[in-house]
Amino acid sequence: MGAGASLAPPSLFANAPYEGKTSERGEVLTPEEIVTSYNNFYEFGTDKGDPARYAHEMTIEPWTVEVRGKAAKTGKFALEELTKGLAEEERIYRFRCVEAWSMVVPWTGIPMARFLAQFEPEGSAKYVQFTTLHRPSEMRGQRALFSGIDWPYVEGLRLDEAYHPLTLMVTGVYGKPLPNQNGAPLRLMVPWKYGFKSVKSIVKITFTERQPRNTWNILAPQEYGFYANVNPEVDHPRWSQATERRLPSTLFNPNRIPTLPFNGYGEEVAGLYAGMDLRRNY
Ligand SMILES: Nc1nc2c(c(=O)[nH]1)N[C@H]1C(S)=C(S)[C@@H](COP(=O)(O)O)O[C@H]1N2
Ligand SMILES: [Mo]
Repeated sequence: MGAGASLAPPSLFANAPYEGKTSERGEVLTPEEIVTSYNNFYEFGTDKGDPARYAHEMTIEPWTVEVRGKAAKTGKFALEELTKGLAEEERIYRFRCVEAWSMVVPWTGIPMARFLAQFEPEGSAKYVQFTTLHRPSEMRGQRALFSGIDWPYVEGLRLDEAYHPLTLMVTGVYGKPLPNQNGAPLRLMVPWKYGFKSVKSIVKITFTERQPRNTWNILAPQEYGFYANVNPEVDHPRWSQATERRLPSTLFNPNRIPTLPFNGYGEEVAGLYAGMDLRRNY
């Protein structure tokens, strides 16, 4: 299969049950060691290694999720209450960061449609916003003087995007509970969108009538939109989005592959955007 198929030395597959597993396109999984050590989680710093180094400082037990807005069942819920009785599934997804690197990752989680349905959103709810934990005492990036980000990190989806069968509320990776650096204990995964949509360590869910703000759009609206669908034809103002570096990627073997519209999930999701100008709604 693809150029990346033989690049991961077998020795990197410490997690034996996953050795030789592939995506539905036959792509080799990105080794667990890379998935859990090459991260973006600015609450712990901006270097790729900072989250793995510092995210253990975050307490994830107990974990409470507050639900607000246009839904019948709002309030504060213990995480266990929200996941109880909802079956988890494993999904091997391509994961494409707006910075033009990508991975193939086995996530475990609850289909978002089922997770959100328990709150009985009202007909007037058109969007859903997700908010990350704000706890500077445990998140050193939130204590940084020049982070630029107005914490907490927020993201949002149109409700029909959230209810799409590919959208997952992730609780684990590589068959284990999520490590803190990957957004424990609860994070979003929307495989046809750039990685920044997949907000980590969620403590609040708000059903809204109007399009909610999202952190990277607030920070640089010319560069990052609300939709953020993977699109090789719409370049980032500072770099091309036509290709991506599939990790593991090195100087001598960059493993650069073409980027696919909707990250390869177009057949499933293009219909969500029928009639929309995706150059304007980037
Ligand atoms: N709260 C929060 N969520 C976040 C981020 C962040 O900095 N803070 N980074 C985003 C970006 S840019 C990416 S690419 C992914 C990275 O997820 P991973 O580290 O599990 O690969 O998380 C996203 N979710
Ligand atoms: Mo990203």
